[in-house]
Amino acid sequence: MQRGAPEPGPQEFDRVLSSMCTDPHPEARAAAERFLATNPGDPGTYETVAALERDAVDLLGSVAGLPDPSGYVTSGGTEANLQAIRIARNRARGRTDAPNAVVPESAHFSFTKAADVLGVELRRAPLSDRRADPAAVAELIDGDTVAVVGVAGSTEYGRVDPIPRLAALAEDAGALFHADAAWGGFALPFTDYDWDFGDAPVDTMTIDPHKLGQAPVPAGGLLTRSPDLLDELAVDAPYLDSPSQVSLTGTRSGAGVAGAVAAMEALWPEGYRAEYERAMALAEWLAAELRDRGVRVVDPTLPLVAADLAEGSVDRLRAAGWRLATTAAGELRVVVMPHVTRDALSSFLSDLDAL
Ligand code: 0PR
Repeated sequence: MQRGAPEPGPQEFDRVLSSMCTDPHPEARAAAERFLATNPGDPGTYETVAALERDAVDLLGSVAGLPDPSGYVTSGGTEANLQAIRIARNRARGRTDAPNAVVPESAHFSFTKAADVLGVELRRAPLSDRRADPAAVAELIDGDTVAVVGVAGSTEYGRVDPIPRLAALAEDAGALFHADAAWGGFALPFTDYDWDFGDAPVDTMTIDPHKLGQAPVPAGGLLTRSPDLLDELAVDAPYLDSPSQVSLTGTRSGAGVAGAVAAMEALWPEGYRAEYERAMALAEWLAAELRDRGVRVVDPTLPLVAADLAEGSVDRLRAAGWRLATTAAGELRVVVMPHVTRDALSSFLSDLDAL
């Protein structure tokens, strides 16, 4: 086993098993470079990239089953999640001065930031078998609930919450329903899960091109079912040609927008389907290989494998140059992103065997 292996180059993904980012599609890379100095936050000046952003939203709508989508390209899932909760809070003005949002325990920590920034109470519902439990969510909903969140592809285990049941609970409570498909969104269209705008009354969704969408960073996505939801975010922008701005950040990355469009145009749907099938097969193969070694594995339901390695293994594999992440429970977490190959995983397993 190598010791003190050199740091991988900034664009090298050979030993990166921890990340939800990946090597961008070559066309996305080229498109990003062409738009490095543009700002979609100023559509009056940068018309071309503003038009591209409308294309990006339309493409995201196609992926997420929303024929006439509203939304914008965010800096990432964190901004999209925050903005969704902000829509929910603003929409409920006059109805409550103590708003709360009900999320499953598995919700990404970006909701903690959102709640803190927005002055919204975050209520975390316990899970059942690593997914949101509708009964537990229902118990936390009350007259001050402005949002209910479901995760479609959880950060730690790649689990998909029962989206239609959670959306129905939100609807009954007059709360907004937000689906966080930041990571899962570009894999789920090729599964049997009910997760998108066509499957349930989803109001808002996070779906990030810079994760499984194979776009360069930064390119997150916020989609809203209707324009009036997005309008909840509008503030007057007196210096700009456009009357108002909905994004949280002002100056934004034109490279992110152009890269997202190029990636989606190149890959939706067949390229993403092929990648999902490759990655899912690889995740199942890795799970089986680990089980053969007597390791307890959490069954992958999307291309993400969590496994209980022996104490100290993760640290030793990191010392051999592997970039690894762990779950809160301490399991190894391998995200089978497009850059993760069978060769890389075989070599990872050899290093594991050598411990
Ligand atoms: N929602 C979900 C379900 C996520 O998994 C993440 C990020 C977010 C929202 C937030 O998205 P942004 O990071 O784009 O704001 N989940 C990854 C994680 O926390 C983020 C990540 C990405 C971490 C790449 C490491 C890395 O190399 O694991």
